[in-house]
Amino acid sequence: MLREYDCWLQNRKKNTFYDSLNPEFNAVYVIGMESSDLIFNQAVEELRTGLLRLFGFSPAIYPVKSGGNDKKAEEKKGIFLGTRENLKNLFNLPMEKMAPSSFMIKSIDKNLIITGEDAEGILYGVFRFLFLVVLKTENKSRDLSQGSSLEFDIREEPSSPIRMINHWDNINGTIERGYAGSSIFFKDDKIVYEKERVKDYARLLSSIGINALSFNNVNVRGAARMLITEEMLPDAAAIAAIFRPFGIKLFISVNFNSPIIIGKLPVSDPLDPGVIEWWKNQTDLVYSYIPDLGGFLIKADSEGQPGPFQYGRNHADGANTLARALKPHGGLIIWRCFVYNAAQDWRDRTQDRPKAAYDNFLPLDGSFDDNVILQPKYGTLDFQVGEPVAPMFGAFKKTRHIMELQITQEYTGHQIDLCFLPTLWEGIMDFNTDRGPNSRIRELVGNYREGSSFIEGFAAVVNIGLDNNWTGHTLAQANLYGYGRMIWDPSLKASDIAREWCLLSFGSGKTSEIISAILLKSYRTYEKYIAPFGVGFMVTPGSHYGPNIEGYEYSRWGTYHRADTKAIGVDRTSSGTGYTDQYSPSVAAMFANPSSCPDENLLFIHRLPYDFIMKNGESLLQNIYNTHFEGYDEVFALMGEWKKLKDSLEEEVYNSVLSRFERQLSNAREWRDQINTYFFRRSGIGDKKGRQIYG
Ligand code: GCV
Repeated sequence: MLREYDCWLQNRKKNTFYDSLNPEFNAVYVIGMESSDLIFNQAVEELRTGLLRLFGFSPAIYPVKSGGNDKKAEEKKGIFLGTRENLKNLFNLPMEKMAPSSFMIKSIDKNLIITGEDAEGILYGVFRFLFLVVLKTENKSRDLSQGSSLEFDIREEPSSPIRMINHWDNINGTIERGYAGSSIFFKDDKIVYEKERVKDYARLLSSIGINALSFNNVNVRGAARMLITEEMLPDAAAIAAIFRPFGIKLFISVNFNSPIIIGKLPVSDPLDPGVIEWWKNQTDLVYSYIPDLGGFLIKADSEGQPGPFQYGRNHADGANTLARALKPHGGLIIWRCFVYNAAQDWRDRTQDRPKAAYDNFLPLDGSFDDNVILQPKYGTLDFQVGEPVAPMFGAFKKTRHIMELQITQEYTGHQIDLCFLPTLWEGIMDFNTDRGPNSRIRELVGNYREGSSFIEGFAAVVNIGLDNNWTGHTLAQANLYGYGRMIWDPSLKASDIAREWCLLSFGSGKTSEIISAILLKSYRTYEKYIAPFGVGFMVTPGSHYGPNIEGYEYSRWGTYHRADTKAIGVDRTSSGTGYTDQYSPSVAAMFANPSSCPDENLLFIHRLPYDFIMKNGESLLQNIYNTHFEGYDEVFALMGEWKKLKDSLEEEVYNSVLSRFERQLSNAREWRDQINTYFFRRSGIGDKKGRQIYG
């Protein structure tokens, strides 16, 4: 890695690549350059600067008029850029219509064509071409190259239309669950940003296929509630303008009580005619500033945020009122499903928080307007390691929806601990909802059709801030990259993504191989030393870093493990809370039986005695001890691997990651010893291998 700031878009030394360059690539013919399409023009610019970055020269750009059989152009040699329609005519190629945002990269004799179905497709094609140049030249041995080193014949389409990033940036400049410095958008209750930095960010996102971004926290508090007023819209419009050429639409998180807060109305009841009128007028105003705004994102009736329940209305009533205000502008309302009772009494065992999202939203399937997109989290508790995929996926039949993931490492180590999340996401994509043929998550990702359970895309809470390397932990860049890649193509494996990211960021060779191996081990290692086997919530309340085993045990949040001297966990089968009944019968049966329930979800679903024998023949308690000793040892080993890189990395990168490994090791030690001691004290049973447990 040469510059952490550049992430996976590193400058390469001219000499590294120049030899493999097709000499004809120094001319770029842009078909249809008379177009004023911002995204198309950005694609041309990205190709020009990308070639400069990789090969050290800026190609000559020649405009070619669209729509004709320009024989002269055909005789030229170089890279041809344009829409499929335009290139088809020019090269007389049988190119079938592709899905929106798709692209094709093809070598024809000495020429190369990069073509998209639309301007977005061309832009994605350019970025993919630039990635592949690096991957092919850095990694000649792999199957990535098709034919000689710079021959191309690929066609790609995105898995789904909504590929979104959510920022939880507060308007005072802090970031809720942010671990990489302050906000790149806000400061002191205002929109404050460095234009070039936001543009660099837009480029990074676009290069991995992101096309939507909400820039403020879903907890819309204080001055952020005024983002949809004339006071702040000019600045919001300026942010939207930076993202626009990169094919990324801005969304604004709004407060459900805006009619009261901004409009000074007595209520925000979604069925009140005055409220309906207010949303319509306010939305018209917003669109007068940002005509292509993606829409609004909302957290309603959740953790203190207001919502329709306060008026006895349901979430379809709430969502549809906003949807109707957005509809004339082509806007979407993205409605989060993180709705549960956050004022629970731990004594009350009749409630079970993981059931809440399904209970609140499944009965409304079919009641939402066609520009409402529901956004449930992938799991039913809250981004805990070891949560099963939520049961509403595969169950919705008449509701547009996307899946929410978390790139920021709220429960996965705060970007201090290394935790490569594509490993988790690969498992999510692989989850079989078993509600009919092709019902794995990766097979359900696609365009919505009435009567189908298609997941129209993803949103993820991002992990970036003003830190020079964007993500605090330099290796956490791989999580942002991995998110974009995996939602573009859910069939990708975590191992493909790790290898790609390492090659793009660090080049080929041993360094890259070591880092890739470290990444690929990191998630399972993290899983070993935190709360055992999916039991969840043993973190420090508030911060969510480090252990506090009973920290949430008597809280109001519905997050209990109920460990006693004999057993641990909540029975969520039919004989318990009935949570598993929300799944298809076969999945419910799979979860209900501890011998078929995946170990990583075991204590999420079951209450089990410490002497329960797990699949590997060891007791639950012994497995808790084993995993926690191993987790610590594995962090130590990963740090050892990192130390091998001392002489091959820039000092800054080496040292900053090393210091995070040191902090991770002390965190893993704390987890290991607190968890082991807790269970030893509770059960009175020691480690059968006699390792040290502090009694
Ligand atoms: C934005 C969890 C987090 C909160 C977050 C919330 C949500 O509870 O701890 O910080 O709030 O999820 O997703 O809305």
